[in-house]
Amino acid sequence: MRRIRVIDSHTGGEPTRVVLEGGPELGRDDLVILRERFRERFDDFRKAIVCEPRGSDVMVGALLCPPTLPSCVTGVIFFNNVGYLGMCGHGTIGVVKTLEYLGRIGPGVHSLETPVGVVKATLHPDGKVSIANVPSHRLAHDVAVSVPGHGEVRGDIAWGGNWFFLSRAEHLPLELPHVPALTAYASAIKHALAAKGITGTGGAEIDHVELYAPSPTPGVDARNFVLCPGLAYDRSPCGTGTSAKLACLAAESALAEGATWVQESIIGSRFEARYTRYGDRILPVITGTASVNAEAMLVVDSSDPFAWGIG
Ligand code: PYC
Repeated sequence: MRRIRVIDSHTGGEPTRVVLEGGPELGRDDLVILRERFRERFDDFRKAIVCEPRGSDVMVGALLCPPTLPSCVTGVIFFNNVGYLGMCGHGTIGVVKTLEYLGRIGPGVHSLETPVGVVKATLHPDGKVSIANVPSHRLAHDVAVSVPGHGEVRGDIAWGGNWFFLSRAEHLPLELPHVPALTAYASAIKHALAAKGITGTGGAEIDHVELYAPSPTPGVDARNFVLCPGLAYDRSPCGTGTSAKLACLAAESALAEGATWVQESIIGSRFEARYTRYGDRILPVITGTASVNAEAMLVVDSSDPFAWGIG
């Protein structure tokens, strides 16, 4: 019998499950090495924590690890129903609010070490969290891909801590009743990109597809639908996806440095975002909040055939 202590939160509807105790013992090392160790030796933990029957396709896990940099409050490795993430914006907000809930941090600036770099988070006195994400950039503009059943689809490729293909939602309204059709469309785009060898830098898989459209809500700049690697859609406006969006806006001079961009998810939750220039990249800052909604002890009982998750 194994027990894993977790705290759940949601950021604009998107859940984060922070592992506090009983997770895999990865030792102390660079976060990239620890993530590989997690993947190679302890993948059953990932499934036990986020996959059914305890979790769901939409759950993102966050394993807290000792940071290598003394300036960081923690290291963190994010994972989901199919694997491991570079960075996770909504998850970082969830981790910060969880650490606040535990009394480990208060308002102020806190650095977190992730496999793709250090992320600085500001916990504001009003409970909001701003994350200064990793440098982001647009890699390619107006890329055409032929998508079986949908014809030619065009979009931009950008990095915001994960790789994104961002495309205007031409025919499908970004509204909840259309989620099944949006999921099918975005996943067809994702497969077509892979089939055509269209990748991020160094052949990295483009594992997130972001469809965007103007928002019907006054004061909101855009609405999005983000398909995550495990084919669940992001209930939040997606922190790394909003960073990738800012990189595209900055590349087109469509948003001034320091100006606020309000990004809405398909369920209507919002992030505020802005950027500063950093050479040929941008430094995005994403602001949102999260609410803790469960403290739990997961029980992994070896007599349960699905104790280590389904999938
Ligand atoms: O907020 O960056 C994000 C994110 C990535 C996948 C799910 N959420």
